[in-house]
Amino acid sequence: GAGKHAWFSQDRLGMFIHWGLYALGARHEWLKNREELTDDHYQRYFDNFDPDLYDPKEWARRARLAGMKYAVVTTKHHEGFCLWDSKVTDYKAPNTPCGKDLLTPLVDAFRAEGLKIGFYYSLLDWHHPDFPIDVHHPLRNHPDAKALNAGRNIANYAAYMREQVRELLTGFGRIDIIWFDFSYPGREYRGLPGKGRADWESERLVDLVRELQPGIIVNNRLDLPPGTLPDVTTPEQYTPRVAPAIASQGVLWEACHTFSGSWGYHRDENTWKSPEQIIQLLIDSVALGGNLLMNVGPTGRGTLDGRAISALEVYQNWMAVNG
Ligand code: FUL
Repeated sequence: GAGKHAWFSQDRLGMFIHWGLYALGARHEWLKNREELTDDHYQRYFDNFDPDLYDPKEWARRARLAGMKYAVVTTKHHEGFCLWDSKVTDYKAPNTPCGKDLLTPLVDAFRAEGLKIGFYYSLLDWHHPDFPIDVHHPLRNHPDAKALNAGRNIANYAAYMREQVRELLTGFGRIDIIWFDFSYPGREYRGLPGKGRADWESERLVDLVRELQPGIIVNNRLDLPPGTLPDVTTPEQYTPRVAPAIASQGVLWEACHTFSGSWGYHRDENTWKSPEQIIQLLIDSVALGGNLLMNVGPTGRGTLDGRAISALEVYQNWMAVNG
């Protein structure tokens, strides 16, 4: 309910951070899916992941200056790569050339600037061997997709997710938001299924989250049973023109948007929003009682792209007068 989470309605603007191996590909965080890349091919990004210019203090400083009060970071995106030193996988930053946990310094840096911290955690996992090949999987068109699915057991993957969520919610202090992404029940594609709450064991997952972090905000992408209200609903790449109906039942809402056309770093993408659009998104969200989570996709070297910095400075300059 809104009472327990009153801070969220005060701290209207947050920074979304999409950062993983896909930053090295520099052409959208879904590249493994879009280009139907195999694990073998994708391994090049893991083998070369070495963000030598990573400075989360600088990201946090820029977020604070932009008037942002919280950050939500992709601890693991759909590719399955983990920014922290997870004990249940080898597919993590400490095993790349960079050789270390990248999440702890980020959490520390944002807290030091006075921001709250949220963890994005992908329900999809295009690396885990028990994650069945489905409508969104990079191998969906593989001639042997059905045969390759034979030994995969989603229950093992659901247990893996619970272990990882336990690590994330016990190893980094108080976490303010958990942002699961995403369910797609009932869709069929070439005989391959979608996934919903039965696959993620969503209710069990949420019970675990609430046990470990009673004060946390949980988002709405878990396909929870009808009638179960999420803490926050998350319209993506659009800002409602009227407050979502669910808001009248005490559900918070947060629109998330990109400054350009991609969440992960996309070097050659050229649809960066104008200063007017960037400001309008904030005004529209707040005027309708919602939050705005604006995304940056840092580069493979760990820097913010100059265009992202300019966009953040739009908020910074506006806040200096109106904040
Ligand atoms: C989507 C994801 O598939 C995108 O890559 C991104 O993370 C966005 C915020 O949510 O559902």
